[in-house]
Amino acid sequence: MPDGKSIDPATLEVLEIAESECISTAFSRAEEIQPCPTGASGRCCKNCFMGPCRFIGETTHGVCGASLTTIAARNLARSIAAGTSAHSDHGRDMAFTLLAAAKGQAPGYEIKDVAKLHAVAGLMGVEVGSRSKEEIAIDVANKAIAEFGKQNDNLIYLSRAPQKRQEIWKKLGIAPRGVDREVVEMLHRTVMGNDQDPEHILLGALRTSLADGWGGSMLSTDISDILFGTPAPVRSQANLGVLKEDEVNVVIHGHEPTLSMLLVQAASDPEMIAYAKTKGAKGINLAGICCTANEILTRQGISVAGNFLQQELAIITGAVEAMVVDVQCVMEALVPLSARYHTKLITTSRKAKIEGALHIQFDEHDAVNIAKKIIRTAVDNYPNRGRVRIPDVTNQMIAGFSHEYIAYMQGGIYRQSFRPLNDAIIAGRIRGAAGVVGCNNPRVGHDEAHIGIIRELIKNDVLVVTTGCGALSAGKFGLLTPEMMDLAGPGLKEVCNTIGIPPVLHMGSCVDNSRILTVLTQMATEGGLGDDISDLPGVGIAPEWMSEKALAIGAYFVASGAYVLFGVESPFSEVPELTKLVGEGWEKLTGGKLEFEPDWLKIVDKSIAHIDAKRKALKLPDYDPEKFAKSKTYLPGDALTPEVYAAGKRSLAGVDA
Ligand code: SF4
Ligand code: MSK
Repeated sequence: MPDGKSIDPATLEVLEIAESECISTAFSRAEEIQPCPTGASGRCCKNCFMGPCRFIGETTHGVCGASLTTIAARNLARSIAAGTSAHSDHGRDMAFTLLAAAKGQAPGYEIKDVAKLHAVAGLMGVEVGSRSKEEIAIDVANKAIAEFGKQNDNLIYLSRAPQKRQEIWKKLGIAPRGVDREVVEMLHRTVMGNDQDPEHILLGALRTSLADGWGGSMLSTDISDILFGTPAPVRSQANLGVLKEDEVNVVIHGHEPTLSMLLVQAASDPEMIAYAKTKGAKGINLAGICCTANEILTRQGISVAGNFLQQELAIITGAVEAMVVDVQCVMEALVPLSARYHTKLITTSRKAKIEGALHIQFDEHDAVNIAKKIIRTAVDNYPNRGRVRIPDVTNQMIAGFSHEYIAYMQGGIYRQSFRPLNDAIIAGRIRGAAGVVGCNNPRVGHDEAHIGIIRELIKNDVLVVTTGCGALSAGKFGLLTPEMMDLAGPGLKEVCNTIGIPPVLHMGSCVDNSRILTVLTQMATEGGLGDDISDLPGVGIAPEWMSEKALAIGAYFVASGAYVLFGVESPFSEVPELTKLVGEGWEKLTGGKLEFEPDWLKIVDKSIAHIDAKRKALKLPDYDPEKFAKSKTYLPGDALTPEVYAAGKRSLAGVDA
């Protein structure tokens, strides 16, 4: 068994096949490729061609004279700008799809959530009155598109933040203007010979990240809800076992919901199912990977095949007729890998082609036909299947906790609010809240930190919300079911029992971290927990991050006042001055701070210490685990092993663990 690479039994099973058959995966390549120690610790600059300059030995400055702190700050700022661009360009495409749908130029799309459309229209100053939903949507889409190119005015959505937070941004001069302007300016400022004051560069990075969280990402989330419906709890399944031996398997991977939503329709089209039967399959089975998985899971309950590090493993099962990808987090390695099997790797975005893949270009104006063409291509490929080895591993989950639903579940239509949640925190039933989000990274044990941290936090009565690939980890390990409330501490368990929710709430994809910003704002403005996000007893954690998008997310949470902990290694571990600036420095300015901590147990300790310190500052009663009913012991010990996973699975099947 490949030791320490993952705690997920399905992953381990397929990795064993890969190892025995000499199939390269991200796991094996991560072992083969040792990171360059200079770059990995933040001591390399390649911003101009007098370099690259490596800050090793006696070297304290680059050829241009730049200091180590300057070059590391520039590298961080550039990553944040890249991450912001990715989320925001996704948001821009959603706005254009809304515009086309509202104009009747995108058959297959409709305005599903009119209440959300009206809410967004209100916020954007678009008249609702007696106008049709299409008229309103055209104005909303145009306003959204204009947010990207605003030159001087601030983003409209900043007004959603607590008043105190808005004033902090204003005082620091980091309230973002148009998304595009912030990204371009950050790239300009970090070109050789430009901004060379690390603190000033970092302020620019915070401003850029805010254009992501309170701009591109938030727009993306809202427009997706308008077009495809605001998520509400939905039951589904996760892990490679969702692939079916006797059906055409189409795995959708990437980030954007536009094509994937129509693939869901095309796959359930009776004509397509009948066509699949002519090829000897019993039906068509869709499954998701990464954040596309989250999009179609939270709105349509489509099963999840896995998270980021399982994209290759899905193909190695031999059961995938087509892997359909759009943008972000798609490995180029899928091309040579799919060539070993019968899998068709289909790229669909005009922004993301991969040499060797089959390209079927997506166009929202002809999406229904394109979706059918893709499904037909997959069906035609079914007879080419060879040996199939699908791990018999899945777990049940409930996903789809939008911030609207979280408010609704605390009081129904009449009395929805965040009062019960705030009261539970004030009383100490819930100690605090944590967002555990982000990617997987083969440099650390797959799923281990996500699951370890979540289990420890809920055991300590910390309510967890989760997004992205971390949410899929939680789903695979059964943590997204009410049955798992036995893992929670006594107070949190009481709250979960009363409301009927799991102790871990799945809130969506990476762009949906913006939903967490909204929840935090609602908690801060509800009363009793201060008046700003920085007052709340809460933390943000990205334990297995790998993407530049994660850095953008981390930075906008810090700029919004949150304490953010990243796992893996710090990308500037050998730049003490920068570590200080994003820690103590940012804390003085924003009330939030960014810290890197490779040991996940220490992340738990730091999170809980921070939550308790915030409780104290709010003069809340000390957290007392004995105060509420004792929860039953669930699993022996805390070891994270495949057996623990299996125990969780048995419990869900109704057998007392
Ligand atoms: Fe070297 Fe300065 Fe060029 Fe960076 S910008 S590569 S430190 S000369
Ligand atoms: S998909 S950005 S690996 S969470 Fe959003 Fe997962 Fe990270 Fe990609």
